[in-house]
Amino acid sequence: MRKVIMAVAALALVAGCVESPEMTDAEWINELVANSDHCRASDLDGTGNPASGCKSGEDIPLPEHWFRQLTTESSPELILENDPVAGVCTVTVINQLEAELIIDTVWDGVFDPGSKVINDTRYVRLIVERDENEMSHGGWHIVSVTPAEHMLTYGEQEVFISSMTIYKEDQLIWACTDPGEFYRVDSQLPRLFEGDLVRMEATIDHLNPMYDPPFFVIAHGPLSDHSRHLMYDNGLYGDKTADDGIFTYEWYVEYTGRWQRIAVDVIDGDTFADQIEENYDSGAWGIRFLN
Ligand SMILES: [Ca+2]
Ligand SMILES: [Ca+2]
Ligand SMILES: [Ca+2]
Repeated sequence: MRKVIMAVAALALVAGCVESPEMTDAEWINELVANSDHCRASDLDGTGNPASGCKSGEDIPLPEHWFRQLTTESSPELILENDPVAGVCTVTVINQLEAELIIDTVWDGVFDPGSKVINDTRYVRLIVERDENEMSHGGWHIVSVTPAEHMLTYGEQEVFISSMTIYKEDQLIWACTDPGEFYRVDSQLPRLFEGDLVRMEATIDHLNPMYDPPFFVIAHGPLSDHSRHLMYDNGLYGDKTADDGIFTYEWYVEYTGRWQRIAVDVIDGDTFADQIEENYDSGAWGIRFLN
């Protein structure tokens, strides 16, 4: 009997939690990830100011109203890439999102929207490590994260973010050209405080541009007035050079107490051309910020 008690106590020590000595490392990691703000699937929420209709000569105006409405979100699927026994593990977290794009393309002052089905997959990768001295989550904690990347689950995606850069008072504070890149959560995430003058820039790849404009670029996060804003490549509103392919949104940070995520989102021009056709096409990157 004494042997059994000692064995249980030893197990509890290894697991780092006396209440649940039976939990495996994989289960602890699952619990850690499920409760982490780094994995929240809220990057593309929000409504915004629809901004101006369109520039002269453009085929596609912005919709009068548009927003995304989440229908269902799967529980995250976790892929552990190396054996947690080593005390360090790379984790891919995959969320399937079903949503609708609510869109009203008729500028008549009446909200009479159609909807387009959204099937998105959201990928984020984490490096987790186990610290024998920590009690919570079996000692596991998140060391590094990648940005979350949204991809279409079905259908042909033609629009992709190719870079995302954040400046504070003209100083570069965060940059990404590959959504597979890891950032240490203690030192390499953007830090944004209310009142900071921040400029976010993004570049886009479109595989098959058909319209003018070929796509719309949208900032999400602790923006001003609304949590979603159009980004511009017109040399105005903080954009350094017109028509150089770098889209910009510059603002004084607000609302940092809400979802602490900042994202860039591109929507194909033809998705905004009507409110009926099932042709939702969009890509996005989002990252947690600290303050
Ligand atoms: Ca309308
Ligand atoms: Ca520009
Ligand atoms: Ca498309």
